[in-house]
Amino acid sequence: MWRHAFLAAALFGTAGLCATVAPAAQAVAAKTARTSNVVAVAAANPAKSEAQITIDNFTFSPPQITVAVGTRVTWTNRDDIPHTVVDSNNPRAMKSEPLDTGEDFAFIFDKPGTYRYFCSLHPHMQGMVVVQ
Ligand SMILES: [Cu+2]
Repeated sequence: MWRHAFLAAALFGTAGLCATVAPAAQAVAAKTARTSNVVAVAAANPAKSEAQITIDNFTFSPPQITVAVGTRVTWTNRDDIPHTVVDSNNPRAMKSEPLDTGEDFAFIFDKPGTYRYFCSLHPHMQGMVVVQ
């Protein structure tokens, strides 16, 4: 399952950092959601936007990001040693395998909240994703 996520992350790995979606945009999406075209597009591409986090020198960068609900966040390990990405409060919900150099891990945040995470191999490595 995670291997599949790695592959998907690799395919979308070049996508740029996406900022928060304004409430106005969400309102527009709600208005247009009744049309069948919008539903079809959503089914084909469940991630509404993309965000990138780099792991380098025992640091998640940026250490904190704010994204819109539905954003796919991809972590890429640029360090020379393995790291993981694990949800601090609910490790069963989000837990990567050890990522070797250059490997990706992607997770789609589909519920609002504040998600603190850490590297289980080096617990002092911590980050946070705020989903609005
Ligand atoms: Cu680590």
